[in-house]
Amino acid sequence: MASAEAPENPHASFAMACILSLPRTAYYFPSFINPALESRLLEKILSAPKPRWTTLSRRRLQTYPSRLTGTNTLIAEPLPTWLLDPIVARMQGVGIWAESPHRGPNHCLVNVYEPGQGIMPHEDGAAYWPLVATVSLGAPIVLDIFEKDAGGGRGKLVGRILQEPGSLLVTTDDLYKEHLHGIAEVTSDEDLGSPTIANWNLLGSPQDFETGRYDRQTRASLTYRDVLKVSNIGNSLKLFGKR
Ligand SMILES: O=C(O)CCC(=O)C(=O)O
Repeated sequence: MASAEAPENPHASFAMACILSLPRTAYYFPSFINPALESRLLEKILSAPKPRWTTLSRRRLQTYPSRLTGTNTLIAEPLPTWLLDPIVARMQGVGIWAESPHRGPNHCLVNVYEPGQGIMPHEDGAAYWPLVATVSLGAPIVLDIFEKDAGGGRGKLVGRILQEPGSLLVTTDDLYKEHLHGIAEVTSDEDLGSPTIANWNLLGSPQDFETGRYDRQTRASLTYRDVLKVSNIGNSLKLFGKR
């Protein structure tokens, strides 16, 4: 009988997932998680109590395990099990965190976008090891990649990555350090096809986009990162409090 869960490490090769038409390096894995796990994660996220949320003007956000301090330091605390299991082991199985300082992610931002919402072009900065692993939930969305202009602001659009629900996108190296990424604040994504979408040949279900467009629906992302500076002060305080 077929299992409800996707098999462990369904992707034979990291190299096969490389988006070759972009400045290296980004990797796209369709169906990284199956629809049953995707629904469970969405339910968990959307039912989170109000204090868990940061409401920004153009998206909602949850931060796990906690926000970084003013010196870009993470107070050591494990990610919750529902964010770790089975996703992180599956990522590690593909080798995604093999070279990161902590050999795995220690931080996860959960973004929720309604139709018309997005995120301005930005870079993720020096607090993290230069790799972001993004699991998409609920609906597709297009991520735009821009060159930086001379002042470090938004330059030329160099590619568009279509992220299907259940997929994993890994951006690293050049794409992380030398480019900006953003999501347009639109209610539909248009002009979708092989010439305009950098990962078209890697999509799991390109037929879903054969009309060349779709209307946006609620989409969530789990963005996993490895914070470079970690402080154990939280654990010391806990021990101190117990005395
Ligand atoms: O939601 C996404 O896929 C992108 C999020 C993002 O750019 C970020 O968290 O820095």
